[in-house]
Amino acid sequence: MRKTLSVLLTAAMATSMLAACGSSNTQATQAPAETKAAETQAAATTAAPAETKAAETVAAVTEAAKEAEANGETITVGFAQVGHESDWRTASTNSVQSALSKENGIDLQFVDCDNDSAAQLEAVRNFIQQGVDYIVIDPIVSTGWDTVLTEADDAGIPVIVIDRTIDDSDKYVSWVGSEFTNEGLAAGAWLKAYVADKGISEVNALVISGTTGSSAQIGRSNGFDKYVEAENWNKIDEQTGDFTQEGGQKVMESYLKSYDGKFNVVVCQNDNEAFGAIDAMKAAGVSYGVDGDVIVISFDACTAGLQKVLAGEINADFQCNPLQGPDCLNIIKKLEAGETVDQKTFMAEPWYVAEDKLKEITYTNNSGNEVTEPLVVVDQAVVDAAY
Ligand code: GYE
Repeated sequence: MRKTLSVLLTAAMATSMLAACGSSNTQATQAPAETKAAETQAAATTAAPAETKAAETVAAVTEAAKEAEANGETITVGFAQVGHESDWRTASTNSVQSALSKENGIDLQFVDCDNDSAAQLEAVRNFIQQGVDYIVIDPIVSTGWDTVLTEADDAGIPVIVIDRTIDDSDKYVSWVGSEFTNEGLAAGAWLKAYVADKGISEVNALVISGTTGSSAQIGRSNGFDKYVEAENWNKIDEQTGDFTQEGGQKVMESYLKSYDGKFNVVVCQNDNEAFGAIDAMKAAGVSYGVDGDVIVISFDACTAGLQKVLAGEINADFQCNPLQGPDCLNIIKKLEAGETVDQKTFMAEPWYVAEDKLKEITYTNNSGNEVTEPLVVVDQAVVDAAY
């Protein structure tokens, strides 16, 4: 634990961010920066300009970091992970644990919050009490964060957010993850092109959504709903399967009781839900996939998901990349060196399909830009390269 370094670091970031104020909205957030900068300046004996102060503080941080390294001290990081609900989550945990490792000079404290938001807030508070150097959060839900992030900020502990977003606080230094709305929009754009190609005139869709209130669920639902509205599709129902296989199976079993024979599309917001939904359809004798009556759409594109695309059981799978560990390490290294970090980092994500028919999709993404993106036909090599 290196409290002095951590406090200096926050001050350095704040001061350099103040100097950059207004120059770019991809830089670290400004509200906490202003508060911290004010504190830093109040503590200063002479009223030096912000840039000089930043340079001085960065130099102090770099010195402290060098000293810590020379003393063989490690950086302590607390990671409050969502849980262990899916293949995606396992890959995310492995990625962070192998990047934030002893070999890389980090003592990682890992907490599996088991999809319980209250437990996640408590885990973060415990990290603050222990005085870790950094806190990494993958937020289960996107709201309810401002108080605890203010506590972390007051304690001078930089917070890095990965994967899902926090929507009601800007008191974190950096976020790295996916553009979930684009995933939902891409799914809608693909379905529009696919049904047109197949001459299917009516879309009757059932959605099995992810954990309610998670930004992954909100983004994927919002993106797909844009197409539901624009194309006048019939979205029969949307129930949560909580991103689990068991949840996906249960929701599909209940859908089959209510809507048997009335739907031709099922949208599962992750692969594990799709596995459960497929099992339920199989058991009920409903045909699905490339040769069946029901088109199956999924998200994540983990190895087992892509195997089902290769087998023609899932028609299209929109990747969400969980390998955020190296980015996370990079952000910590930059902060240690007193450098400014990007406020947002987006993962690159391809879209996978089972059939070699459509080559690409064009849609207006969440930033309002019209984009044309390739559709990758899954073969064994794609499966072998998956996470
Ligand atoms: O899609 C799902 C996981 O937050 C993007 O959470 C992540 C989602 C992912 O459980 O499989």
